[in-house]
Amino acid sequence: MKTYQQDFLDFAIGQGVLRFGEFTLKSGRISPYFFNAGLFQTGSALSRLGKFYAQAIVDSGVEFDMLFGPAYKGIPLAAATAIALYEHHGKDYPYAFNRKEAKDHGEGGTIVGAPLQGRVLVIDDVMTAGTAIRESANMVAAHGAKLASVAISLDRQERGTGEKSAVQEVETLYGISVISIVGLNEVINHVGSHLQDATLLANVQAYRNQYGI
Ligand code: OMP
Repeated sequence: MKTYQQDFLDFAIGQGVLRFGEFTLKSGRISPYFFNAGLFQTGSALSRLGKFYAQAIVDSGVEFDMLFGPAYKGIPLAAATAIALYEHHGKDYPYAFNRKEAKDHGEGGTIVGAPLQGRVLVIDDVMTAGTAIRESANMVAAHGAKLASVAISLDRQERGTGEKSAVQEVETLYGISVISIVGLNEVINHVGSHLQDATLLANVQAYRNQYGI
């Protein structure tokens, strides 16, 4: 595990974003852990979070022309990442986000910010079954733009429709590589080595055995 991944997990747990307990997911699965990116809720937290995304993106070497944050949770994530890419890596990318409801007056349309064009890097929070990301990919395609990659905080590394993980399915479907700051592997590693909670570790491992790849 890289140092920044370790730092990210400490940070997410410290902010109450990564929690352990019993949670029902969008998929209906009951999970012993949950990552709620909406709880990064101060200026300093958002600033730090943007730095983690920027670091993972720069490390990946992916080439792209702009950032896109899908409503709602992706909006502050894309904004924070755009700022961090500029302030810490000297890269000034355009960014955009969508409205959930189309506006029929004023500026109109569903996209706010830079025009959705070229190679688009989508910034999102978590991938479980890949449903949310398919919606973003459709939006990018509908504007004639190209999906360059997707950057997420957490890849839950759960099975998609077959034996592969949802992330692997998305990678194959769109011909991209998904960037994640951490995956379930790092969460398990962190629980075992840092939290040193044997019951929790057993619960998370049992969950991975049932739903993971
Ligand atoms: P998929 O659309 O199935 O990939 O699930 C991803 C979405 O589930 C995220 O965008 C969240 O809305 C939600 N989610 C979390 O935020 N954190 C988790 O740890 C798990 C989920 C989830 O419900 O699977």
